[in-house]
Amino acid sequence: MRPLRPGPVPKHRRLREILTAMATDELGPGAAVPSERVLAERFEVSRATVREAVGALVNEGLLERVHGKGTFVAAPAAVDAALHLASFTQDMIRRGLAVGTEVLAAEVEPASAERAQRLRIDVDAPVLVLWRRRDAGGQPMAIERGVYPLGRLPGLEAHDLAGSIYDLLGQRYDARPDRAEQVVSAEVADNDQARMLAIGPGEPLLVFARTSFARGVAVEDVVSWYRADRYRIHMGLTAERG
Ligand code: 16G
Repeated sequence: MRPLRPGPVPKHRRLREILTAMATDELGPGAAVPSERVLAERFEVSRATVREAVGALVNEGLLERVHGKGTFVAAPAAVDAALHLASFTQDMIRRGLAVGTEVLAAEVEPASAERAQRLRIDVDAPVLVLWRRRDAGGQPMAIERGVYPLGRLPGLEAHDLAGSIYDLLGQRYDARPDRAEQVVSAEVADNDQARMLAIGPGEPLLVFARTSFARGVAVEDVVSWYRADRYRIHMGLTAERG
């Protein structure tokens, strides 16, 4: 690698181009980027120049900082081609990312009034409350808290909950969700969420609150907190007529 000599284009801009080529051609998604010190020495620039170039690429989404670990080449931000009802497993497989799931907690509880109303069940009817961390491409992507009505899905709590819940609902209960109502909002990660998602506290999350139905019957009331640096949704929009 040649050192960067003074020239008309600022050094941080040229370094940015070099790092972009390095990340895409040599390193690839998930690879560690050399440290600030190493890059400064290699290109004979100041660490402030390196920080500026790396910071710009983090903002662009090409690189990502992993709290306490360093800087890595980011997996391409997931872009949903359309608004359709997909499971996490389907969604990530379509993007070529390996899916990992950690079950954080699974408890049978009586339904609160609010959950009962959303699921159209009686207050205090048993529900399974399932907390999972979802990984994509070996890195945390989302935390999900799903609430499932056990009156409609008897014995759900006894199944292996580390796979696709939609596959399980389809295969065991003939109740794969075919329609959902979903509201999207934004939050910042609190300390626990940040730790679980390997991001810094205060970083942005996309929050999806969904009630899912199978042939008109509610089978899931779920909140998903996705890392906003890793997940995006594409919406194709058409003008209203008239
Ligand atoms: C997605 C859904 C979530 C659903 C899960 C099922 C969004 C925003 N959320 O993460 O509501 O519970 O998929 O995935 O798309 P699974 O079948 O892989 O367990």
